[in-house]
Amino acid sequence: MEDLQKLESEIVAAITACEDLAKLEDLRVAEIGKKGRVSLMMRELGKMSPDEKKEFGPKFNKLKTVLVDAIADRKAALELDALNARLQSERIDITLPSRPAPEGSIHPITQVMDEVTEIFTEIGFSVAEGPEIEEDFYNFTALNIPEEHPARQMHDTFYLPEDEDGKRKVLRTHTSPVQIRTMMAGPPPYRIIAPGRTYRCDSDATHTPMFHQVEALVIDKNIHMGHLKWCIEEFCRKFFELDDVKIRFRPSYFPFTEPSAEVDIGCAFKDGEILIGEGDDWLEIMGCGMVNARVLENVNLDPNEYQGFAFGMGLDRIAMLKWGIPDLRDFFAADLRWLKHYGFAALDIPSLSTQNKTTGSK
Ligand code: 2NL
Repeated sequence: MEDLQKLESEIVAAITACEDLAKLEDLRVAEIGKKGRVSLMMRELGKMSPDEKKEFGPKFNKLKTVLVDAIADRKAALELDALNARLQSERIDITLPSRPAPEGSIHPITQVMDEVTEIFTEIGFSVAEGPEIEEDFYNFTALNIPEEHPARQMHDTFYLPEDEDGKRKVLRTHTSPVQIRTMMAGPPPYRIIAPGRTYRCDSDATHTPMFHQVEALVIDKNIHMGHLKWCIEEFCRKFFELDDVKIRFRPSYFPFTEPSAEVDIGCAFKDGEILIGEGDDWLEIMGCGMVNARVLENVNLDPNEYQGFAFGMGLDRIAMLKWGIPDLRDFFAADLRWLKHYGFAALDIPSLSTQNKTTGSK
């Protein structure tokens, strides 16, 4: 009997000393598993006399219960240790962003193009596109820009070398040729905008040889300047996010429109900054007018039947205005710090007309 007591202490000590779950399982199998030491000893009970059975039966049962409990306790303790160790080593900082921070950003020009497109498509315009390498006819002649017009001269236009037919193509100096092509391709009415890259041989603080423009064209029966005025006002309200926007139409001249006007927006020049929508100063934002009858004739439309308006603006310029970007040349410097500062999050929704108003990533 003393042996049984001793055996219990021995095995319990071994269980308590056990440092890992695999070894504890080995110990369990070796002692109380089907063929374990204690189990085999209990089998010996069968050979005993009834008196011996009466004496040893409960003792063996008690031994087995003690061992089962000791193993269960030790197992729970080891599992808890293992869990704590894992919690320590796999500790996570739940205040970190859920995904790696995005590295790329949407260029302000792309953002402004998306916003302008959204505003005009919402009021019924379609987007038209055309080639950046353009024929003289579409870029100039059809637009009533005569041979001797200053805009045609070498210092303004990038001319390509003569092709096989002796013709010199140009890098389009505005996106108007897209509208000429649209009008020549099918019948009116037209309600289109043409955003895209344009080129002029000019480079200083306010001009880059490549820049961006959006032009709009509406041609139908009975279109008048009132339509033009509403369209531009509506665009300015949406784009600059102002309910009440001050607009001024100043008489001007373009060969492709008659009458022509330049559009100024009310603003304040304050501490070297431009505030749109307040103050008594004016800033030019676009040119516009009623499409010149000669342009309509050039695309085989009868000016007595069809009339319309057109306007054009520099996207680079309105991007600078909207977000207070000081230097035009930085737009194309590919400076990652600048892009990070002025760029927009890729998943921003460009719409100004929905609840998800666009905000910069700044
Ligand atoms: C400006 C001025 C303007 C147009 C562009 C246009 C196009 C066709 C016919 C007539 Cl097909 N006009 N475009 C009209 C007026 C002004 O742009 O200052 N842009 C930056």
